[in-house]
Amino acid sequence: MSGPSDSPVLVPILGDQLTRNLASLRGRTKDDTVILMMEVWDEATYVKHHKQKIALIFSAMRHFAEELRGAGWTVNYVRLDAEGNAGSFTGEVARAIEEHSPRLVSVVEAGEWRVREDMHQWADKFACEVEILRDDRFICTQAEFDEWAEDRKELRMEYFYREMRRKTGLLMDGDKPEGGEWNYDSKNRKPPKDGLSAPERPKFEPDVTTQECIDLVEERFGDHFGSLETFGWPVTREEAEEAADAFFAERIECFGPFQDAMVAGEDDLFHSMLSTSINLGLLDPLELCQRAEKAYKDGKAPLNSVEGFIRQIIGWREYVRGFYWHQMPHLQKANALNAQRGLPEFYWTGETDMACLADCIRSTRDNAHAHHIQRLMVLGNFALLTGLNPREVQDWYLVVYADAYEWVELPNVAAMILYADGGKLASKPYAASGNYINKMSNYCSGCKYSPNKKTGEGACPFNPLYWHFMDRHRERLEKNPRIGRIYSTWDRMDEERRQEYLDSAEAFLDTLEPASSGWARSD
Ligand code: FAD
Ligand code: DLZ
Ligand code: SF4
Repeated sequence: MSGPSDSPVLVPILGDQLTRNLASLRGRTKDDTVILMMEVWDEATYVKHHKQKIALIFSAMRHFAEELRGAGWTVNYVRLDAEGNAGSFTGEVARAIEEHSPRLVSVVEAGEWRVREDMHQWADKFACEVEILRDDRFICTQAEFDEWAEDRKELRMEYFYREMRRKTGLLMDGDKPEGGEWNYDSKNRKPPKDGLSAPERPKFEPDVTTQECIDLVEERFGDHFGSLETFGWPVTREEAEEAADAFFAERIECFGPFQDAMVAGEDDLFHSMLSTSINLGLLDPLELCQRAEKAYKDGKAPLNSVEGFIRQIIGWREYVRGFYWHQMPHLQKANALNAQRGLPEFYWTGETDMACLADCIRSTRDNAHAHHIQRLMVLGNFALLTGLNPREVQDWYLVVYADAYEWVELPNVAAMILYADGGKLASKPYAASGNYINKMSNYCSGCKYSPNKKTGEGACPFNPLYWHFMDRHRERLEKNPRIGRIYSTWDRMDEERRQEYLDSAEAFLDTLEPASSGWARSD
């Protein structure tokens, strides 16, 4: 039963909704509102998240609760080990309704399908009115995305991005794009020079609250992947702003040209490292883009860097979110290439002779982060070429990155790297041989394998794997105008050479040891 008219409104705030500008807080009065924040077992374990990811989310939640209290809000904060913690969002909202008899539960829609499904049951479950509000931290509404996507056979980010440029007015010169081009991607691909290194990003020493969360995670989630020693994530809006200041002062200039570069041991290069803060709600994506645009207008950053940064946020980030909701729930099970191989054990240990993979996995373990091109063209490319099962690859990415939530992880994994959606998102699979990694990184100089050797002993495994992939998916890919011509190169090789590629790839695939079971979600 709803409480009387003088009873409060209950506002549950989820772990990735940490902003005072949340739709459910707007227009509320402090003496009439109880905010509910909950650390719950279900969220911490629905996959076995990287230890840093759990510590980051709990610490950011605890800091945000304190900030709200300091501003005069009433916050019912349920810690993981609080007595009676029901272990789930639904269970905790039920307990809070018992305790506060609210007249209304007002919540912002969850980012993930699984949680939103539960939320939609709340109105029936609880004897109390429930309103679910749109998450207006995103620029594009789902209705807008669906309308844009309607009747399009292929959904391409580029066209969506132009709509978002028009909608926000970012980098627009009247109705034309600033500088005459919509996209400066071709100026985002500079290979790393010898000794390329970037200024170190600010690391935030754990304070007492963060340290408590780190200790809790070590105690309760000690068997999860990843290290905690290197924890340095921003956990408050102030810290996140400091991280953004450092990016705009020191790294945005080179962000554009070296966006696709990789250097061993240089884990962040010129990337912003802001995704964890944006996804948690500590930073507003549109404000960041406006700041980038100002840097360009003030002559402090070049257009290719600023356009590149804005494209990642109002282009890719908004696009994958719209795509996720447009394609769910079937995107989770999509497997157009019928990829069935289990995830190799080395994705967890980093123990492989392939120097590029070993470095990306080390960074993933130590930082709960790898930058985009490492996720796409090293870890993702390997998963695509070797035919790893999409469900296992999805769960791995969801576990290991501190910025991973299903709405952003799943389209990137299933559709962008694995082509499991059959090409709705990407016009062609992002498949590459060792040549690409050799061009865009310095990994190969420290590797047991040679990118110049194509088959046999000592050959970079990406080389034969590339042709093995192309050969086994010929029927589907040959028809693709962006990829079909590759088959004329294949056909020009003599039969013996082709067989060498295929045998070499098979021999390598035979060496892959699958990870032991139990870490991935079962369907
Ligand atoms: P920058 O390179 O500085 O980019 C700026 C911002 O643009 C990022 O902070 C992010 O908000 C946004 N962005 C860039 N690329 C993408 C993209 N492809 N999709 C959505 N947003 C993007 N990003 C996540 O936030 N969570 C994920 O779970 C995630 N999983 C990914 C999985 C794969 C297989 C791939 C290829 C990419 C994934 N990304 C994910 C996108 C991207 O790799 C990260 O956003 C980026 O590495 C974060 O580091 P950064 O903040 O330094 O990004
Ligand atoms: C990822 C995560 C984790 C590990 N723990 C919590 C938690 O205890 N409480 C919470 O409110 N949120 C957590 N989150 C983030 C949620 O998983 C995220 O808000 C939903 O998936 C969004 O749909
Ligand atoms: Fe990676 Fe191949 Fe280069 Fe080794 S040679 S680092 S496996 S691309």
